[in-house]
Amino acid sequence: MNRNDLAFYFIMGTPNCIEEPLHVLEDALKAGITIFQLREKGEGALTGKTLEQFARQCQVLCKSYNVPFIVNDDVELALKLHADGVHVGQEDVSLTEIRETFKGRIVGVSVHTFEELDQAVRGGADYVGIGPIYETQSKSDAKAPAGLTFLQEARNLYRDFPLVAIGGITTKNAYETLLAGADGVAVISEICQSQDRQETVRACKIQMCL
Ligand code: 3NM
Repeated sequence: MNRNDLAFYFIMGTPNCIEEPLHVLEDALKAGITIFQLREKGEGALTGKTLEQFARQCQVLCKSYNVPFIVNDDVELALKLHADGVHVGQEDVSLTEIRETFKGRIVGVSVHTFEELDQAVRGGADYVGIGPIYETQSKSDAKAPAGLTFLQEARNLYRDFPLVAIGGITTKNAYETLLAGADGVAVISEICQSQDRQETVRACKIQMCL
């Protein structure tokens, strides 16, 4: 994958949005996100055909802005849509299997410990998400915030492996995660809950010198 694509990673599902989700995504794309992950989770999450239809609409939008389209967890949906990649957690299907299935496409893994990080790197992940850095309201089973320490240690151990900071990232703290060693930031609520999404994305990008 192109590592620079990780610079500004927007993650969204319909339950995260306070306005029409496709408008939310298009605003984020217009303002310059570099990769998008559809993460349809939580109360009221779409399923089945409705989810597939929504996912296709997101994919079309991403394509029109030349931004990679990643599907969270739902390996079958990612395959059916020929998504650019898939992002999985620790509870999902085995990484070896996923790596084989998604040859030549992007595979991301969420990690929270050194052991998980090591397994993801050895298992052929293209990048890992490290979090939660700060307090987050967007993941019901989120671990305790780790601050920047785990990220910094991960960077020291893996000098050249793509790392994305996630969890409670805002326009105010995005830059410090880059200083701590992240290749980019992954953001849900700062954009989804914003009253001016394009401005929020631009402010984040300016802070990160993108
Ligand atoms: N994964 P927000 S934290 C999806 O720690 C997700 O692996 C996390 O949302 C992890 O930007 C998180 O609103 C939620 O804090 C990020």
